[in-house]
Amino acid sequence: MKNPFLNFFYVPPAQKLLDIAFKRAMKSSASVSKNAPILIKAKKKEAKRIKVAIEELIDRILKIIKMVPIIEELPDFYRELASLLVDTDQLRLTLGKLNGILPILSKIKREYLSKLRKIEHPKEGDRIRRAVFGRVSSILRKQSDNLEYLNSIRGKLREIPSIDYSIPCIVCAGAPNVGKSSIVKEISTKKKIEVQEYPFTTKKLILGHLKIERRFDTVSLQIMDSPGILDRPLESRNNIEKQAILALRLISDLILFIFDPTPACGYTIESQINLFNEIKENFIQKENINYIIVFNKKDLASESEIKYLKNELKLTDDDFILTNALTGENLDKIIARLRDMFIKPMESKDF
Ligand SMILES: Nc1nc2c(ncn2[C@@H]2O[C@H](COP(=O)(O)OP(=O)(O)O)[C@@H](O)[C@H]2O)c(=O)[nH]1
Ligand SMILES: [Mg+2]
Repeated sequence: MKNPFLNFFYVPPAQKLLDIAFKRAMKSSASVSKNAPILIKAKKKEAKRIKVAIEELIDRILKIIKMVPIIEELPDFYRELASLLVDTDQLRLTLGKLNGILPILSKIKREYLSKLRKIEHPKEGDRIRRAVFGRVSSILRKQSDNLEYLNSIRGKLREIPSIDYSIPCIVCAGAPNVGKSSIVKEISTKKKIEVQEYPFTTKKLILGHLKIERRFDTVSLQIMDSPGILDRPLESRNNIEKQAILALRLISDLILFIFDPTPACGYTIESQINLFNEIKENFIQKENINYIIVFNKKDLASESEIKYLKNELKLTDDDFILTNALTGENLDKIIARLRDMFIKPMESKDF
């Protein structure tokens, strides 16, 4: 499904909306016969301007409100992720406030059109229109913060990846700095992934694709890079870590868990194991999600560090893949394992 926030376009500031509406209004022309008395002409002309200005504003504000999806109606992944990224209560409130000015604008239109009908001098028409523009301006300007707020959150929401629910999704997880982004970058088509030597470089979910050869064609899998997670209770995790947890819970068909067996990442083996156990308990076992264990930084890891981690996790040599994300060494083994898990079952079905 496409990210539902992709239609959340730029929201113009209040002054810009007013300028557009008033310009349109002043350019509008009323259909009135040339021979009509000046008073009638003035009434028609100003009535048209008032209508055009207010209707334009109502129309534009309605469009702004409608381009923001109703969070409660979204599928779990998008709804929960949106709630982590922005304050959805404030969003609801903001949209409510914008919506609240629509009947007020309509009322002003009715009120002043009726006043306009009663004027006795052409000049009064001009005065009435100016009064309308004045009132409308002040109403719109009071919405400046709300319009700005919408604009300030749209970037974050539009960055949410579009998940294709019909193809498997691998989620890469682990402590910060273990090499998750490096691995996803190497094995996927997504080359814009950021790799840095300091933790918490990855602050959002980033989706890449992975092509795997089949007998006569290639099959596409999704692979998601996620922010690092610390070994601590869920309630003390920040919103960046929670995005990774959310991806594991709601969209992963397979978890690629990355360990750094060396002290290089800055997180102890014990804390990485605790994190793995938590994920194992909550997702791998409870949700029955498949997993692959990777020991990365092969170039830095000593024999004894690898052995220690292997023993602590009670693994045999076949239970994990030892990689070097910098040179790409053994990343093909990850792909081969994915092939066994996702493609082979499909192929045997074909026979
Ligand atoms: N020596 C070595 N460094 C690596 C390896 N994989 C990643 N790194 C480095 O470790 C740091 C963190 O990598 P990154 O992919 O951003 O980790 P993430 O935080 O888990 O996404 C970066 O400086 C990488 O260049 C590896 O296999 N060997
Ligand atoms: Mg990263």
